[in-house]
Amino acid sequence: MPVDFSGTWNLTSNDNFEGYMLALGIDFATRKIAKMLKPQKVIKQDGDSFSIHTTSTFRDYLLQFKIGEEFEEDNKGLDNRKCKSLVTWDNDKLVCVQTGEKKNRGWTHWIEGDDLHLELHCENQVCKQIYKRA
Ligand code: VLZ
Repeated sequence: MPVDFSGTWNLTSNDNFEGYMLALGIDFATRKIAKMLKPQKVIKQDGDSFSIHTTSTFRDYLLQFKIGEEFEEDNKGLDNRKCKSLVTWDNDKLVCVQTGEKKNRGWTHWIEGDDLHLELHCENQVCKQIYKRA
């Protein structure tokens, strides 16, 4: 039985989001707004099918995927660069590799205690976020 990420999660810590956004080439004005945000994630997990809806007062981002099936991701409202994304299980961690123009791009989700963890990486930058159940 894999872990169940389903639920509504609120951001409580956000380490080096600035570095991650810089690596993605997000402009100054957008970064200033984005780093103040406290996004919420609504995750639905149904077998191998996932949807991760990241919402905030500024922008929303919806990601839908199936484990092991590569898909085109448009990153609309983020850096708007298209990439090929693939999400797989690494034990109880959900690992996404985003292949495209940016090197070493991807993210990992896992649950530790009652908290949802997310590590976002791009080039040499790592952003570490922690979410708590709403
Ligand atoms: O998350 O890749 O949970 O997509 C931030 C919206 C969304 C705020 C970040 C606006 C999505 C920021 C990060 C403007 C630059 C991400 C995945 C893992 C699912």
